[in-house]
Amino acid sequence: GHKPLVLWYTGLSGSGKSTIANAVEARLVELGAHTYLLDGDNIRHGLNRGLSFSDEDRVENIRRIGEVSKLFVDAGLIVSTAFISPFRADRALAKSLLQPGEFVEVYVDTPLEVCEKRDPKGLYEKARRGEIANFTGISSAYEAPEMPEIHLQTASQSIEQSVDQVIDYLVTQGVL
Ligand code: GGZ
Repeated sequence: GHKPLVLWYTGLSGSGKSTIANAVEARLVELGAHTYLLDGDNIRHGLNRGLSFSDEDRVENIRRIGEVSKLFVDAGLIVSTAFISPFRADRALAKSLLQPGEFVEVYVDTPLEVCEKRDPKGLYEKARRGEIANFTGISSAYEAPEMPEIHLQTASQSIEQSVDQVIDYLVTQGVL
């Protein structure tokens, strides 16, 4: 058995949130945990279709994701959310819906320079050219976590090391 909770990944576009969240999920499933991953594919294209990247719409995006996460935690799952979630106040709101220990903030700390160099979808280049407005890190703010439960520095550690770090945290906390 395991304790239900949310692994709340936060970081810039291209920081590695989805990659790491997916790899952790696979490991959790192997360990017999019941999991669900919320990401842009199932949320921004579904429940939150129509929300933009304005400050107000990001606030609403994250508010709904927090509420949905709470429902899945009530259902007993280990939930992973992989969204930039750039604003501290919105992450705090999501945390406030849960019991102590149920909100695990995972800071995918990849410097802007590194994300911009990776630029897997060419979005940073477009943002620099002014073709995408309100792009996080370029023309919209990212407020880094001050006390994340888990701090991953992906520029200096492998994906495998990041996955191990998350799993080790859960074992240490008695979650798994
Ligand atoms: C940031 C944007 C933007 C703007 C489109 N700013 O690398 P991706 O493509 O796959 O991840 C980014 C994703 C961010 O959506 P989130 O729901 O995680 O953002 S937030 O939590 O701030 O609501 C990027 C793409 O959408 N994208 N326009 N202007 N990222």
